[in-house]
Amino acid sequence: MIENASDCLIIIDVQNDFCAGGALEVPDGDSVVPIINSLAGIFKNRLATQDWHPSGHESFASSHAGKFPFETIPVGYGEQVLWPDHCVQETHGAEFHSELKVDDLQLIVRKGFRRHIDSYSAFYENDKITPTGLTGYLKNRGFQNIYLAGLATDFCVAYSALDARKEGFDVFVIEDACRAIDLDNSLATAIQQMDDAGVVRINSTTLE
Ligand code: VGL
Ligand code: ZN
Repeated sequence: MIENASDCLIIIDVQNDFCAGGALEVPDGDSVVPIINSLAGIFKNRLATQDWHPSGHESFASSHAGKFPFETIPVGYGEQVLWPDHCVQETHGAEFHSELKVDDLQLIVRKGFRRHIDSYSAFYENDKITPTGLTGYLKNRGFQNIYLAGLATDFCVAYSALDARKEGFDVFVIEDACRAIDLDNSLATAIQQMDDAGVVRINSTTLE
């Protein structure tokens, strides 16, 4: 059991819209649920993020006339992938997967609730300057080792891992507890960026 005061697990976006039948289904996304649930026996400190968009969010292709999901557009903070409408606040798609163990979550961080900015990372919105406040929470609680699991490896997990490194944490991505969207080589790119940043990729079977 990793009940060390300095270790925590952050479960990224295990929500219906990223799972089977969801609006932005991540291939094989559901299969992370039992693995993450089994980590409850290992990590005492478990937190989660929830993608939480208002309807009409600017990351939705439907908000841009003539645009389709998975096209990109330039926005103030760089390139933005346009997504199908997903994780709209208070909809079934935004709820956690019904089998995800949530009773022992110590904190749920919602992100992406500003209409004009998307937010992949648990730490900063995509403009890279608007904080979610999570850094302060983690530092205040004295965590140093951040373990990440969830959806999707190449977007919200990778962005969170890279930001966590920038904030000075030691970061471990539990690869078998994540699944990727993999758009235009985005998984390989994300893995390269995580490796370059010193993010450690591990397997849940090595934790005990
Ligand atoms: C995510 C795309 C859009 C994710 C969230 O959780 O990885 N990806 N919103
Ligand atoms: Zn989103």
